[in-house]
Amino acid sequence: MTHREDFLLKAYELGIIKFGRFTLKSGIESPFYVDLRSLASSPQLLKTLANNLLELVDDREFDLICGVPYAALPMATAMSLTSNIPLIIKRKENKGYGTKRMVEGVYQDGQTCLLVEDVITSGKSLLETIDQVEREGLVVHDLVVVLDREQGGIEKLKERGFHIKTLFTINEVIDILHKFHRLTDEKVKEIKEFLNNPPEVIEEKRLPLEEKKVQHPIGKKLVELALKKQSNLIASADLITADEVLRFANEVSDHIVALKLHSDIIQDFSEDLIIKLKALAKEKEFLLFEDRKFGDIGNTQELQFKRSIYKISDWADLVTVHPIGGADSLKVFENTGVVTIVEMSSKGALTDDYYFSKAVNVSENEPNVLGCVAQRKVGNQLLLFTPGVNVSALGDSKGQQYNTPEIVFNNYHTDFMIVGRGLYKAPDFKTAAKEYQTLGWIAYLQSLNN
Ligand code: S5P
Repeated sequence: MTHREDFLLKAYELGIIKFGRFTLKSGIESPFYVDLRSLASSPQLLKTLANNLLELVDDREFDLICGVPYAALPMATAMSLTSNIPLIIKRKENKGYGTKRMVEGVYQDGQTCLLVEDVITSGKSLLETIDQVEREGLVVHDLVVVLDREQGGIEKLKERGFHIKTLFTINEVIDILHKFHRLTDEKVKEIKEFLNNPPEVIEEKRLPLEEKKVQHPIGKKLVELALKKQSNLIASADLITADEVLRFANEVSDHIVALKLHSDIIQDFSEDLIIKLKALAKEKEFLLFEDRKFGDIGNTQELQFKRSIYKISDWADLVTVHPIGGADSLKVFENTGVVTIVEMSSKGALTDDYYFSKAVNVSENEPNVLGCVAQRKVGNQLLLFTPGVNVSALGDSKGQQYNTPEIVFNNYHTDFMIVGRGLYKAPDFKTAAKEYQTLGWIAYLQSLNN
């Protein structure tokens, strides 16, 4: 018996793989179920496993080892103890409260990190994990995984340029258990059939704009404009004089579906500016979007919306609102379309998974909310707006984090991208707007086929 076989049989005794009928997270029925958490119950096996995993990457260099809870956490800890490479911990999703960071421990921007995972299936969740770890400023090149369920995950990660090693494939596990009479011929046949023709996971597909379930008239209008102008670009005119805002609006007007303002940063804001913007918006067909980010009780928000010197209710087609005040606080915006901020783009934002899921829920149930601002998928009931888009920068010194149009449309299934400095810091507003329009629309069309 080889060392590998010996290890696997002992792990099998601990219950890492069970046979029967199991419904997986994806809804698929599987004839086996893998759960490597029990490996931690045998310190000897865990040590052997840690050594085996380290051997897979002994030609590689990295500053940190990152364990992904729960199963890989003791493994990564054991690897860290053996190798003296410091450990960091990736938080589990849906955790919610308390910390601002997705990765816990001591680390610095730019450090390289080996990611340890228990099982890889399609690779999708591993890619999401990598994305979250990299958002904390870490660099991932290397991954080790204990078990490959052989459903395309390895290929997907290799294609993206990752150096990924696995200890066992599921076929190998089945073969070893068969060889040592832990599985009958019949059971092996059934499992192999399942492995050779894995049932397809039906994911909620990204719907094209025209099929989104938008009821709000302003939402419908926005979709209509997007299709007509072939643009999903919202320009953020974060400029501080009325002249600059007007010049910018004029130049980008052919290429956008909405112009987003922060009225309170315009030093000489006046009714005259609004009259001119409204006329331009009508002529060039775009909406006016006030990024006020209301965040108070309903009564105060109503006063801010209707009675402030900006008279937002008189002209804004859309406004942003933090749903932090609860569902009723969102009811005061009358016919203006509400876009809730359910997640922010800046580093360390407090809009964690717990907040996000509650905020989406409130948004979905409020008829005057037509969409939300976030950096991830929200489903087909809401229009998704994603800021933090820039093709020539990764972020700024004040916490902003940027993605490319490809990422936001393909990975987050966003419907509209919001671009500020990518446009108004460009030497030529019109050319930049045209470029972003093209990039955004191509990325959107591509995302429909993915
Ligand atoms: O999470 C958010 C939400 C918003 S609305 N992150 C953001 O950056 N925004 C806004 O989008 C922000 O207030 C700014 O007006 C714009 C992004 O500007 P940029 O210059 O970083 O592209």
